[in-house]
Amino acid sequence: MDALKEKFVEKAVPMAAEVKALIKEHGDKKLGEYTVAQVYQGMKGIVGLVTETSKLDAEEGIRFRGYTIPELRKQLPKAVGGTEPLPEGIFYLMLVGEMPTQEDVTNVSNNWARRSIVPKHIFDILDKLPSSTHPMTMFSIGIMAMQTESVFAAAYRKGMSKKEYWDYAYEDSMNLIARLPRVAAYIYRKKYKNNEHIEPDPKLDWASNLAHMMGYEDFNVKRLMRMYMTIHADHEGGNVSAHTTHLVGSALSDPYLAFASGMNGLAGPLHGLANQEVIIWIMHMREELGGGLPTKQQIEEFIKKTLSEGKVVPGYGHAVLRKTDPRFIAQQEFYKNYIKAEGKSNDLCEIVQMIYEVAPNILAGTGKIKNPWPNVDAHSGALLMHYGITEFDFYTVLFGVSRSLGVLASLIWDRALGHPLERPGSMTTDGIKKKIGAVTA
Ligand code: NMX
Ligand code: MLT
Repeated sequence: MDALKEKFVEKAVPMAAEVKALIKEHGDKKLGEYTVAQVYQGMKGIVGLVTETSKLDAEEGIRFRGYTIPELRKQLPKAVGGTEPLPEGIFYLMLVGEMPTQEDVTNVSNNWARRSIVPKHIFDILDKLPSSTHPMTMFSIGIMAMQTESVFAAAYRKGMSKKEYWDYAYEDSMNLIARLPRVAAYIYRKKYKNNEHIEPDPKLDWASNLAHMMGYEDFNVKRLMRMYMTIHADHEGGNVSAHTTHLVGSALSDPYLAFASGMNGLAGPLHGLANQEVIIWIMHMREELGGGLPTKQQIEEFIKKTLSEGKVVPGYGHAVLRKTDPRFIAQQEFYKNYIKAEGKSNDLCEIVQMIYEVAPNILAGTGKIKNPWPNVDAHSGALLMHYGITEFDFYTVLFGVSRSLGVLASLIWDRALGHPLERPGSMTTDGIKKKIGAVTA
């Protein structure tokens, strides 16, 4: 048993017993009530999931096992000479609930490197897809193609006990996380770099290996990739990608099937695809204005025009958050500390900042947008563009590689805690009207 798995067992066995006892003793206590509007409007605010890895606060933002993003950026172990956390550390923290040491992180890195070989048939399948295929579709297909490797599915077929579910879920999740950077980089090089591929370097950490296989050796890109992979890793359980992974996994679909489903949700423009949409939206604005840096007034006009056309302003708003996303702030700081402080500037990052100065007022002024503040996607593309990763259709794949850390850590916990099939009830509109005694015209 590897060291991380041993540590997980140490935590999971007592926790599973505690949850069982909690349900037995307090199972009939109420957590809240819900309204007709909540049922119609995406179940916002209804607590219906248990997620151990992170918790979102509407005002403060995300905490991973109790740690805020600024705390994590300070406290998580870093690469030699590095200033941003290694994502291996956030995975360790989310999985076992303890801040990892440098040695723990090195062990996870080595563990993933050992598991990272991607079978050839995945590349063959990706090669067969039309070149016009969106990178997120390719990513999802690549994950599905890897399902041939599922030890969970193989063990289930042979007949495994419920007590073993978590163990096979752990093995699949670790293999999958280890292989995703190679699949993502393959898609990138196939689509944008003449199908010329770069072999992984097993000496590199997970995030910098991804940058390396994509073709970026610059220290700054590796630093950005480490931060990117850390801050996108999880956002409690109700977001579309996490919830979908959990839901599909609850049918005992193996981690490959469950995670691919989550990625199909991430590929929606109201969720992870918003990072590409932000860049497209800014490019349209610049095109209309004839290039260069727009003025704040021009940006205001463009936002108003977008709203008047019945479209959303990408990168703004959130289903839970009611303040500026701390992941946006982390990226602003990255720009300030590592790009501007070196005397460099980037037009796109400047525009992102100008939008931030004018958009919230306009969005709040509509009276209906509950959160006028920027989310994580408002900034990420501009930083990638700065370092020459200009292929914005690919950005959501990077989000997806990172998101594997949170949703798969959660999936292992789901199996360890014996979470059952998820199957909420539903009602018809007639049924709702009868239940509340509503009289309609
Ligand atoms: N621009 C224009 N309209 C908006 C925006 C926005 N940025 N955000 C919300 N609205 C509208 C929304 O479409 C809805 O309109 P209607 O009543 O006509 O259907 C109304 O305001 C109320 O929506 P909210 O309750 O504030 O937001 P909701 O929880 O439904 O949706 C988002 C949350 C994130 C889907 C929404 O804010 C949005 O579409 N934002 C832009 C897309 C985006 O940036 N998504 C990324 C989210 C983060 N992520 O990575 O997943
Ligand atoms: C996320 O990171 O998943 C997004 O901010 C969306 C959400 O939390 O609903």
